This record gives sequence, structure tokens and C-alpha cells, in this order.
Amino acid sequence: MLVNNLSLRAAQYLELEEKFGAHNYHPLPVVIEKGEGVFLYDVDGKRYYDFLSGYSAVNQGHCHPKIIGALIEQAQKLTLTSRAFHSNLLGEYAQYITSYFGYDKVLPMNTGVEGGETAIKLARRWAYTQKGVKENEAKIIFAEGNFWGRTLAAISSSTDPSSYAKFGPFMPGFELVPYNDLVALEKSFQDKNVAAFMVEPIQGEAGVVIPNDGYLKGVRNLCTEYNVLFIADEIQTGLARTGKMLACDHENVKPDILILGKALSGGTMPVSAVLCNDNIMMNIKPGEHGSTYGGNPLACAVAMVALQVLKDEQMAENAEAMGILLREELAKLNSPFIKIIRGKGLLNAIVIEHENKEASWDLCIALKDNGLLAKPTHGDKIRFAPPLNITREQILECVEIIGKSLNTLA
Ligand code: IF1
Repeated sequence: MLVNNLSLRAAQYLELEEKFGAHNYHPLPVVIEKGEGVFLYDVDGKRYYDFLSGYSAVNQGHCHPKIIGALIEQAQKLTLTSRAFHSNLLGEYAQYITSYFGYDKVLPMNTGVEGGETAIKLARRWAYTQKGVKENEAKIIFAEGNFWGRTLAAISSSTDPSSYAKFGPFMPGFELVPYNDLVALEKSFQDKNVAAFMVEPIQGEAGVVIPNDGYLKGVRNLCTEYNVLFIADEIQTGLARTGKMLACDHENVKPDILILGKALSGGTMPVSAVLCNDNIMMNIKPGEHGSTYGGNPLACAVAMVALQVLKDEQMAENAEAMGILLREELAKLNSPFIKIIRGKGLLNAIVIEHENKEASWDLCIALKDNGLLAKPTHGDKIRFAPPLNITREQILECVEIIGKSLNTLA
């Protein structure tokens, strides 16, 4: 028996969530029970292609055997010491990840937004102790359309009312400039109190907004010229998602502070990291920042394997090739309902054009019924971001599913 096109079993799970869980999301009507590689399986055993990848937290594919193996092995040994004591894994992990990305130090945190908060605290502390900004006067510049999480600081920089409305008052010292606008950015740098510019190399939540070629180079040059820290939020764009290990690599620019999260654990647990050199990192002294789980041995063990798998399985190269194939094949559909196809690597989005403003949602329902899971962002955009180990044959099958589903909008 189907209720709202859901089996009774699935409907019962939704009922529990509805009754006992906060209503802070509006998920697609599907109840997932299992994940393996590029596939998700619902409680009735139906298989779906995952075209969201946990918002790019599952770049390596669901339940990657090597990552799960590391998780299980470490979980049976030691999961948490807190930072009150040393563990045998934190030093090894810190050496591994700093060498992997080319920075002096790492400050390990858990969620992405904690990484953002940490980066901002590091920038403010650097401004007061190294740049000579008067205490409590430091400014952080953000780009309009940014998204870096849900904390009060994160929403203080947001331009999306669904993120900030009715949660004020907001964090002082945050200013905004248009994204992809170097003239506006340079103007904002005339203020000597500016400590940093924090920016996503590609804006994910805004609907995969890609800046002009040269924008990141321009940001790098302006930050160097005006002694402003360039903070790259690569939580969604990093870790091979856009066809390079970091999205900044497309322009060969090196941020002063790099923030990673999401796929740093291959979708197993919250692991984030802030990387920078000693002149920035060493201004925070013992006891001045941290978290209960930051740098826990389980996270260290999982993150090292999650990073190694990206390289061993050449996931950046595959993301680059499969992204080009996906965009080419989507274009061949010549659908009257696709206004724009855009993306880099396997971070893509289509913009839907249809008189029915629910068309994006309706399309995602049709995609679900046809075995592919994706979700609209900001109304008319649908993100297409499968795990990075998807194959050519699977991309072609998914484009067939997308074409078939688009026909239901006619
Ligand atoms: C939700 C969005 C994506 C991020 C970037 C930091 C964070 C995120 C570039 C914070 C998190 C998540 C949050 C999640 C859905 C998802 C999302 F739709 F919210 F905006 F991906 F685009 N920087 N993004 O994308 O990381 O603290 O969540 O670990 O809140 O619904 P987090």
C-alpha cells in the first residue's frame, strides 16, 4: 500500500520523524537505509543514484571499504582522549595532512562551521598581534551569496533571509562585497582594519556559482598587496570535488588559511580542519581555542584514509572527466526546461525554467521515482553532485534518467 507514493513502512519512519523530530528540514519523501558507492537504497530495497553525495561529504562513495575499515579498526581501540592528553594518532595525522596540502600546521575541529569560526578567530588574532589592528576593530569581508554554516557568526555574514531572519542580533565586524567583483573587493581593502576575506572558490549553496577565470588569482594578489588574509572555504569545493584536489588549484593560488570538512571523513563522521602557516597559527596559545572532539583519534584514523583514497583512486581526475561528460550529455538533451547547465568537475547544477514555480521540486520527485536522488537549492536550481568514483556508463545511465524525468514536466 502506498501513502503519498510511499510504502507503509517508509511512511511509518516519516511519521516518527514528524512527531518527535524538529521540523528544520524539508527532505524529499524517501527513507534511506543503506549506502554503497554511488548508490543509496531505501527501506524497501529500491536503488537510487546519489546525486547529492551528502552535500559533497561523500566524495569517496558511500561506505568506502578502506575508510570503513579504518573506522572499525580504530573504533575498537580508542575513539577519544580529549586534548587533555596526547594520543598516538594526532601527531601522525597533523604531519600527514599538513604535508598533503603544504602548510606548517593544522587545527583540527569537527563540523565545517567550526572550521569557519576557527579561521575567523585565527584571522582576528593575527590582525591584533601581527598586523597591528586595534583590539575589537578587526573586520572580516565575505562575499554576498556565501554559505558557511548555521551558527550565529555564520548567519551574521549571510545574505539569505532563510539563514538569518529572526535570529539577530548579529556578529559585528563582518562586511559584504559582491561575489566575483575584484573592484569592490579592493575598495573594501582600503580599510586598514580588514583582517581577512573569507570566500568559497565556487559558491555551492548559491547554486554552484562559478566566478570568472582569474578571480581567485585576483583575490590572492589583492590580499597579498593589502596584507589581508585570504581564507578559502573549501568545505564543499575541496577534496577533488571540482576536478582538482582543491578548487583553488584551478588557478594555482594558495590561500593563507584553508578550511576543509565534509569529505575529509568520507561521509562517516564530522571532521574539519583549518590549515595555515606558523605566522598565523602560533598566535593562538594553549587553552585559547579547541573542542571536545577536535583531533580525536577516530577522526585522525578515518581522515588519513579518506585523503589517501582520493589520491589512490585518482578521484580528482575522474571528477574532471565525468563532469565534462555529464555537462555535455545534459546539453544534448536539449530540454526546454533547462535554462543553464554549469559546474566544475562533479559539482554541477542545472537551472530550471518553467511557469510552474514548483517545477524543480516536481522534477526531483520524478527523478526519485526513476531512481536518482537530487534536491533543489534556492528554488530553480538543482545540484548534480554524485560521488567522485562514478563511472562513464553510470553517468550515461543517469543522464537517461534525467531526460526521462524532464519529460514529465511537459
Ligand atoms: C545544512 C547548504 C551545502 C558549506 C560550506 C561550510 C559549511 C557548509 C561551503 C558548514 C555546509 C551544508 C550544511 C547543510 C546543507 C549543506 C549546504 F545547503 F546548507 F548550503 F552544502 F550547500 N562551508 N553545507 O557548504 O559545514 O557545519 O554543515 O559541517 O545546514 O543544511 P557544516
